[in-house]
Amino acid sequence: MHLDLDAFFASVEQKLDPSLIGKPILVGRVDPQGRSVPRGVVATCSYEARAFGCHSGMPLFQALKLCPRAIVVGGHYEEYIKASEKVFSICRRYAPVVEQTGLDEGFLDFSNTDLIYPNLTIVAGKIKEEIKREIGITASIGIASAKVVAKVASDFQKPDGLTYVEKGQEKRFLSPLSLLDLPGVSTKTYEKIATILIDSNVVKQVQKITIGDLALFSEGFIEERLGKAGLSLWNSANGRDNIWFTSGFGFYKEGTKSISRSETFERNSNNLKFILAKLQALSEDVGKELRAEGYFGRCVHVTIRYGNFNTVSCQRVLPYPTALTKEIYELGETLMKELWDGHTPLRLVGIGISEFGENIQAPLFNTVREKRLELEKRIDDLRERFGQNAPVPASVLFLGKRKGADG
Ligand code: TTP
Ligand code: MG
Repeated sequence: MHLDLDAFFASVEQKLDPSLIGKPILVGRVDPQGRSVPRGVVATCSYEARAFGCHSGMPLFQALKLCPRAIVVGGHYEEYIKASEKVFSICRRYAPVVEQTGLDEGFLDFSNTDLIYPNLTIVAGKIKEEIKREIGITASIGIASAKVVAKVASDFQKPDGLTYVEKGQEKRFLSPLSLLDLPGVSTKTYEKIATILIDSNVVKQVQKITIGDLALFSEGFIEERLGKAGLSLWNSANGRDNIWFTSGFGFYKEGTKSISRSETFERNSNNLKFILAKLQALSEDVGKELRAEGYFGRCVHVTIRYGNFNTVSCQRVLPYPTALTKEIYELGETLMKELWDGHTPLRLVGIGISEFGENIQAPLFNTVREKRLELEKRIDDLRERFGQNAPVPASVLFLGKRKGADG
């Protein structure tokens, strides 16, 4: 999914001062006395103002000429940031991975969630509803199997839109739209592509070039004339992109989707050393089961639960599949530090791995990783014979010292 808030700064201003609702407003710089700064530009404007031709980036005086009764407001940056944070915490209630790309937009990855979310349109509707109810502004969402298509789709029925592009229909959806609607196409790029299209007699008018016109070319021709950047646009025009969070990797053993462990602490904790030691101990268990099953997993996910039961998680793929506790833990630690605010006490941490595939390795690291795998397997063996705590990483030992029950 791609989510983009509607007339973001303007919507927050309307929320702060409900007398502005339904009126054309321009968000610009406002001086401390509340007067608009005359030489500023429009950061954004309400859809009521857009009806008069106003748009972001336009000098304020020009926008005021188009719409003299427009009200100029703005400057409440802390409020925009607060609203943005609330929106993305709602997104994280649903999406396993959230990639925020701006204050008011981001991608929500729902890959491999069809068992919990058979209908993503319903999920998107809920997210929109919660944003409306809790923050009082509207969002537009696009759903598609490629990021670039989802992004175009979120813009397709703005404001308060919801557009679903079925898998297989990407090209059909994109094709009739203006080339300017394709992310990454500036007016300059548009003109460059237009010249090539006109030279090759594909189109006659510069004004009406569509995404479909670009998609029609052969790969070789595009690369020759527009280079690597052109090729990437051409792929986008064909509804494809390189999505870092899609799986499409390796074989899946039926029945096993992921191996994970989580633990609720006896007492909530914000002690980083303790939390990381827990994460290490849980990673040991995950790694052991992974090796026992002969699996190699590629996607590591971490979950944390705050004292108020707010639960957030995120995941990231490794460059190649692993069965090493060390690699699971190291990526887990990175994710943990990104996810946790670093001070609010936690009641639970969890770590897991998914996307099982073949053991393919980067050749250069082959021997080091093979040796490490041998070592970890021997440790598994020792633990089988002499108990869970023989041997144990020093960081995990710390847990036992701190409080018996935790170890
Ligand atoms: P956008 O998502 O581009 O615009 P928008 O949310 O106002 O409107 P739309 O409904 O078309 O999505 O940008 C998000 C916010 O970023 C916008 O509210 C104001 C700010 N912004 C600037 O400050 N300067 C700019 O030039 C642009 C384009 C946006
Ligand atoms: Mg927006």
